[in-house]
Amino acid sequence: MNLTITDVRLTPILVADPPLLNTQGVHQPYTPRLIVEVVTADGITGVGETYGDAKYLELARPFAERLKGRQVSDLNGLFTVADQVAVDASRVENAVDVGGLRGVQTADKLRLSVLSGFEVACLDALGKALGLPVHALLGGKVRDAVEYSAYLFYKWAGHPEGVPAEKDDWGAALDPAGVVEQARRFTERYGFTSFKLKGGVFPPDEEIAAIKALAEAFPGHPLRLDPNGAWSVETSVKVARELGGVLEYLEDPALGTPAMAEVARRTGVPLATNMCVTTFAEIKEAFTRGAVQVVLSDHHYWGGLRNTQQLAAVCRTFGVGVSMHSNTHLGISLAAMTHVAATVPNLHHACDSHYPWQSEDVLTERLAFEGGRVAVSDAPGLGVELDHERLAALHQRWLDDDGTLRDRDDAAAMRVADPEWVTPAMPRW
Ligand code: GKR
Ligand code: MG
Repeated sequence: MNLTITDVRLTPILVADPPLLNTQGVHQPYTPRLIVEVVTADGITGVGETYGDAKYLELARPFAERLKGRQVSDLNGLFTVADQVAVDASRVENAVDVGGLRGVQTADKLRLSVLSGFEVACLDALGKALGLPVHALLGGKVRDAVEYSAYLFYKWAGHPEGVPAEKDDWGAALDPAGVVEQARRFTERYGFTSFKLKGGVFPPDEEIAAIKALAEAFPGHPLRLDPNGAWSVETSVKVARELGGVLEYLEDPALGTPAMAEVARRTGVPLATNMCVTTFAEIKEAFTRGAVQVVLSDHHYWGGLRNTQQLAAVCRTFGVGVSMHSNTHLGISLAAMTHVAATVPNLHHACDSHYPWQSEDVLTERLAFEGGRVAVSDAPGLGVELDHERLAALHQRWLDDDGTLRDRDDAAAMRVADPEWVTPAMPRW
């Protein structure tokens, strides 16, 4: 068996995304992703996926060059390669990613997000070479299926008039009734039993009303609200008091560890985050101050599947919960999330996934949610197969773009409908 990497292919794509609203603006009609293929001397190909904006591509190219000649089994070596790849300082100085939705941007985080795409591709190739599923390479699954929550968004019926976009059949959701209707569709289509609402879009009272409407429509089901840090401490405390009885947790009500610690001190509602704890370096302060009760991993910016397991171990040590949030992603990343989630013993909350919002994929067969769960594949590698024609078509869309969509910018997408729109200063309420 020859596990030497002989070729690495990087394919940036643009994938259709509905007009989902968040505190920064609205999702673009097409969003960038990067598909990674790692080929071994034996002709085995492993696939990975990560963010596809220009700053990730700039790093992925030299990273890919350095991988040739290395072994797909040398997963620790990926961190050495990451350290060797220079990050352009202008990409990270005072930068926040997608307006801050993924926390503060640092050179390390950028490197780790790129590394994760290669780590998943190497694990896929290694699994295929050994005839083992990725979860076995990670120590073995402790569950046969991974539970996901419905990820509800306030949403327009369609992208603004005249903007090239794919149509979707979800309809609009701009008030409590629309949110409940969207939740019903999620349960009918995918069997989800827990719900996360992306907030920070409307004044808090309207979002409180939406959660109360969900609680009435789905009594006893776990509910979360995530305004991406759009509220002040006072507002967060008020929302926590109003919704205390019905929320499983409140996700990033306020921005930053000190504000989250203050909210945690003044309320009994558990707080979750994918914004104030996004790196290992941020854990100590957040945990010692009791700022968060659940950390939501994004295996992309945490640096892959093995780092996600390490994060889970640290959380377990401190009695902090762990789960996963997501950004717009395709089936390769859902498969990767499912494999690692299957190995985490202390996973006590359903993970969330954007996948149902993606009508397009680069796989020959989409992953399925049944009863809100994704079955953990026992096939070699990730258990997914790349559809090269679809990949080429989505890459062609990226090639044809004049550059406006190649970097995700929710505020710019909002300005198409509302030319006066500027990214709101935080806290917004
Ligand atoms: O895609 O609008 C979005 C989300 O707000 C995403 O960017 C967040 O990173 O889903 C994420 C979250 O849980 O905060
Ligand atoms: Mg979040």
